[in-house]
Amino acid sequence: MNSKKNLCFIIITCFISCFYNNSENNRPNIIIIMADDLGYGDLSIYNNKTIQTPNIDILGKNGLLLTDFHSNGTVCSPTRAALLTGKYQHRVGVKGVITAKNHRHIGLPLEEKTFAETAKEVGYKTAIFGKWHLGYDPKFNPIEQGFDEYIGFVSGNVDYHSHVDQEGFEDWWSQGKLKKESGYSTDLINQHAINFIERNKNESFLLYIAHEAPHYPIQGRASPADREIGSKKFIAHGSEKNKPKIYKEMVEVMDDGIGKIINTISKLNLDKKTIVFFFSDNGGTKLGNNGKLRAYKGSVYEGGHRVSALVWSPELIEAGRISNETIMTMDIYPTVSDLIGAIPPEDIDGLSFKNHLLKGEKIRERSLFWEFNSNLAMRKNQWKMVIGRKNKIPELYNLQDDLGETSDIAEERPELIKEMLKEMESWKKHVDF
Ligand SMILES: [Ca+2]
Repeated sequence: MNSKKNLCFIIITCFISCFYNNSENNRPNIIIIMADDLGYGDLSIYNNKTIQTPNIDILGKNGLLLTDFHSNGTVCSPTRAALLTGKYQHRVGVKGVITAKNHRHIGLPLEEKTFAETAKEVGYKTAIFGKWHLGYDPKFNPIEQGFDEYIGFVSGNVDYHSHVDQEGFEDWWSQGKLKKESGYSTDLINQHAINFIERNKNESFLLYIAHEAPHYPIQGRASPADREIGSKKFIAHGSEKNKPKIYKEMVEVMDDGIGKIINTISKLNLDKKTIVFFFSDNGGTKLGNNGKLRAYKGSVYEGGHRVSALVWSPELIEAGRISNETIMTMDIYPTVSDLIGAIPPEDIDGLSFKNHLLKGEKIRERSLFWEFNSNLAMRKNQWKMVIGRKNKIPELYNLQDDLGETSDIAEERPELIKEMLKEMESWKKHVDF
């Protein structure tokens, strides 16, 4: 190679290398925070007057607040399966709760490609701290599904202090092994998240923070441990008498920890290259607040699956926007992939809303579906159809002026019902339900 060619080669190599490094440095960090059983009206930014969540509120005020965000499931495991895979949960075999009692052999199939596996393909460091609920057996552990690091519990809920599950099993893991760690689970989850961010400040990372709060047992920092290993003699929902007071504390402690996580990001100057998603895994329980929505967790009425949600990124997302676009948990995977330059599997059901986040573009029209315990629901624009498993008679609500699903207008719109039923039948075939 002569000197002129050599110089040319060096310049081109340098250019490619600089460009590549630059694009790598500009890739955003992703933090996904999921609350457990948090109701649509449980945050002060969603008008709760009792519970104060100043830190989450700041994220919403300085980011994008979503008013029409829905969990895929109306209970824990199905939503988590949809979040991890970008597919309707039925398609990955998790249409119900993976309970501690009978389903120790069931889990999210390992052949399913998770968003963590996709992120790793483009060089991201990945971690999950908190609740997994996608399989008890260590063979289903998050470290087998693309997460570099995992500390937390694999069941649906643990004692916040003794970390014993609902069946009396010890349930606090570090990677694929049980580990004794003392502390209030919400605090531990937040601390591990902060520690991960500090250790990976020079990397691109994807961090999934799966909070237990405010799922039962209703326990605060100062509450006694109720559960012991090997014993089933405890009140599943906790022994505290004043549950509303403790519930408020549980949400506020989670909020406090999220504030510390955001402070850590800012302190490390990562705020301009980090995107934080916050949402709940299903609607609130009777102890929580679902605002005007009908019913609670477990229902296919709005109270079971319309949840509080927001996205914050000071550099990338304009502050103070409120979005009324209809978005589902399964949309997170393709959106995150889009944001980090990764490619999700072709056969997913979710839709990237990156351009809605960054540019305010509308999301293309589509119909969405829910199913739990053979109760069915479908959303098409402002229309919501609900079919109860007992009478199987379709109900129709216009959510635009009846968010509380109080007036069934199915009789007024027979053609629309017919069209929606047809779509639902083809969805049922698609998800093999
Ligand atoms: Ca839940």
